[in-house]
Amino acid sequence: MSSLKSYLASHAKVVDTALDRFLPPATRKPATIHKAMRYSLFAGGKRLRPILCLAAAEACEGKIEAAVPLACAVECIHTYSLIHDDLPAMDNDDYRRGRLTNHKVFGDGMAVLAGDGLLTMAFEILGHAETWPRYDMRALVRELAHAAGSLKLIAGQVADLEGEGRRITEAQLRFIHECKTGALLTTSIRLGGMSANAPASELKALTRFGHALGLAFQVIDDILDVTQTSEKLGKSAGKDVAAKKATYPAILGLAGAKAEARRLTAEAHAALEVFGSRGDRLRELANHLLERDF
Ligand code: GRG
Repeated sequence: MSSLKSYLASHAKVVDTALDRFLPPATRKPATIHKAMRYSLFAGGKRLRPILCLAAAEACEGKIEAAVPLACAVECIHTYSLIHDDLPAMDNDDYRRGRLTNHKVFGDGMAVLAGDGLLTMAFEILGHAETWPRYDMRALVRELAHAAGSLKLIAGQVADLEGEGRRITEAQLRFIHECKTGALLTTSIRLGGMSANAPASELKALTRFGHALGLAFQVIDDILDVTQTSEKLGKSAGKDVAAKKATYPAILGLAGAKAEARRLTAEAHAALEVFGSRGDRLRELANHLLERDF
């Protein structure tokens, strides 16, 4: 097995090359919108979701080429959600991925449209995916639309907006994160399995892995918000505390939140039992997310 560092770099490059091919060039009319879409898409995101998608395909003995359109579609939706989340009407942030947010450069209206463009582009890219009788195009479209829709990603954002300034319980916080972070992350992993024609038992295991990993990822994100600098994170640190948002460190304390992240990572590992050594890369990625510092 190659080192994790070279795995992350080579797989991120595969995704970047494909995204560049799928997206209209920045000069294509109307050029402003394509510049704005590319500005955020190629701003140096970690590409965690697409890499997890490719790694899940490999764990199911699939070819990464078949997973690439699915990985790119997920990254477009993720980037759209960040652009819209940063808008003044939402989280009102000036920095993302280490540079000015989309609306700070292109204006609010164009940032709304850049998000809309990426969300729509995700489904156009999805249309390029190879399918199997077990996972036809209808199954792929439903999978992605459900994770991005008003029952998951948008539901999480609604609960987050409505919870601002209010005391919320750990169960409510878990709901927000399962929808806002966990659903798209789980779908990235499931789509990887689907691209490899995974049997139901493996898809079920990937789903359990995704749920535990998605929550662990968010607990760690909450921890980093209070322990790291804005420079390190490439976005404004300390925002959760400033906005009096409920977070895992606020509810469980820092040590409690760290213990919870470790517990969820162990749960993610346990879900991979069915894969034997084929799951090693996914296990390694889960550990990497636990230990990350940005
Ligand atoms: C606007 C419908 C809508 C939803 C917005 C994405 C989101 C929901 C809010 C952003 C704030 C937040 C805490 C999201 C949780 C997911 C998360 C931690 C995103 C950051 O993901 P990374 O760290 O970012 O993978 P990069 O930039 O590396 O891709």
